[in-house]
Amino acid sequence: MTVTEKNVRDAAPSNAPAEVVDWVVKIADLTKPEAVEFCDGSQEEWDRLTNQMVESGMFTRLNPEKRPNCFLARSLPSDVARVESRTFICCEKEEDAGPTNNWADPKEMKITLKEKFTGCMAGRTLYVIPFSMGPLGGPISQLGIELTDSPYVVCNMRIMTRMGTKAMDLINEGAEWVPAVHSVGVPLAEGQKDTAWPCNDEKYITHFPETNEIWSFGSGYGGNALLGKKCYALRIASTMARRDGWMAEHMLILRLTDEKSGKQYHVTAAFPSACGKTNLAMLQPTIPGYKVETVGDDIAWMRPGPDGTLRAINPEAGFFGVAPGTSHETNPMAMETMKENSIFTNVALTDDGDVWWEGCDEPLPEHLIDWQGNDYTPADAAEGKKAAHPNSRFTTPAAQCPIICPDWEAPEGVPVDAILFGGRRATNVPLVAEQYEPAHGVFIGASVASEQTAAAEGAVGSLRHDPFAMLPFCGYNMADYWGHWLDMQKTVGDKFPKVYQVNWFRKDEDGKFMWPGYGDNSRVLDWIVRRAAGEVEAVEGVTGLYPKFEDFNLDGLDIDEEKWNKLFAIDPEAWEAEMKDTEKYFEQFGDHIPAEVAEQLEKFRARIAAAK
Ligand code: SAT
Ligand code: MN
Repeated sequence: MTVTEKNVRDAAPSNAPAEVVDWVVKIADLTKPEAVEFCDGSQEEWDRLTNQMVESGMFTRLNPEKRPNCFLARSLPSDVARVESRTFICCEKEEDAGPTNNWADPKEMKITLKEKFTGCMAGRTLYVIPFSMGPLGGPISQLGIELTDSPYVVCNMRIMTRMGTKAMDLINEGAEWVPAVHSVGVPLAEGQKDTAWPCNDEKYITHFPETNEIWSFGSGYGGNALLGKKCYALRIASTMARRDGWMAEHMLILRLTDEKSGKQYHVTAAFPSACGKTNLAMLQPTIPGYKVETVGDDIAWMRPGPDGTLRAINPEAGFFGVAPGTSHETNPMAMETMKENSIFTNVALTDDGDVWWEGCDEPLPEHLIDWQGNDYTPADAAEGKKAAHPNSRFTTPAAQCPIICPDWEAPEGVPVDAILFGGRRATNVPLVAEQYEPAHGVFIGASVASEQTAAAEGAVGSLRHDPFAMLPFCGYNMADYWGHWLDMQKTVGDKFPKVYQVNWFRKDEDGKFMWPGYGDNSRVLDWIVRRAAGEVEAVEGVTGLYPKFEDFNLDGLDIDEEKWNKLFAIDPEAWEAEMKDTEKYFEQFGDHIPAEVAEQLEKFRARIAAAK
């Protein structure tokens, strides 16, 4: 049985406007689902869908005593991360997508998609998910509707966005919305049994920034399928932001309160995927006198506020965090957040129905079911096999975070005081450096390079340029995006936050991390906010302005001046090579490179020459 136009119209709630219903009719006609359901975001809906997925084998219910209302999903090994090679920006001119994006002609891609989506939902239910990115009705928030044939996506979207009736109400009141169509790409023949993780070998994650559309085919995982996240909140939003004078950034947002003075600072930080943004967002300071509260862990939308400050909101409502390495030691607040009402994907299952991953609190048990559904024992670990996939994730409601900032849903956002850029760098990059001037801040962002993680396909560990941690997420020409940053700095003026380059991952000659990281990163934040308050001086260095040893709080750490100097050591030869490489990287953008960024490269080189 295939859904008819009448079925769609009958299923539509009274607050669905005609244009939405007409669009659903059109997509149903194309994709031929067996049923259609408009999602309201209710608990009843969640219970029904999760039960249904437990029955179909897509979900395993975790032990309700240990993890109430929590579920485990296992994907196929071919569908475990974002597929950057299959992610496309479809705009009229190839140049507007730029050399770092996969470009496709919008008309041609539409023809391909039409073919792929024809009948692709046969035997499945088409779910209509209205959602808001950001607090409902807020001045920085935006709406969308995702159509999907995956109940897993519905449940994840319920955690990750404000989803359901209230979002549809706003659309009904006339708010603009972004249409996003998703299919796992596995039609079912009459009577054919579904698999636990349907997905197609051929994947298309496509964006049409000129018409604000998203079409995603073939994957059910993470950013490929939860279209509010990277597809909307970064790729499409970055193009909207450029048009309308705001910013969509791959950044966490935290509030740091100086408990003595009561003064609050807000810091945003951009790191490539799986480089510890969630850990930094939920940091437990190891130095006294500070409190951290979390606003967001992955994406920041920023706009100049009425008071002239740059204001940031977290457009998401949940965390989609990397599980391995997360423990009460590394991130107790994330562990507390995911105690209930959470979805785990590709972690291991314990015999008592709880979750396990490498680097969690519990030692490796005698027996597990690994992320592929196979028995797993210490003998497998000895062979180097992982029980949880390195990109396994938890999806968990932000509101459950014990240190969620009381203003995390403030519609007007929080005022940003400092912006951090970082990556995984074993060599060269010092612990922290402050920009010399605003254009230098943009240069710092533009020249970020980081060791590749498991968050996308590719060789883990290899160094890649990841400007602004936006390489896979910028919806237009990356060099034009740097130009937009320069414009925003000028528009906001003195109130635009200073940029800092940070690196927690520098290693010594023996390959050991030189900086303890995690809660001790509060020491870096302490220096940054004291700089912002004009309390401490800095020393001029090659990559930026560095803290003075005596100003920096190292109490209780085994870091003497010699070790400190190593954390900030600059090898001019290595930096010369790095700048040669950066120059080559910049060359691919041709005359899109803003003159001010090119000028910063020359200034950098002069500082290297002077340091020789
Ligand atoms: O799969 S996601 O894109 O949501 C995660 C990430 O890469 O940061
Ligand atoms: Mn991310």
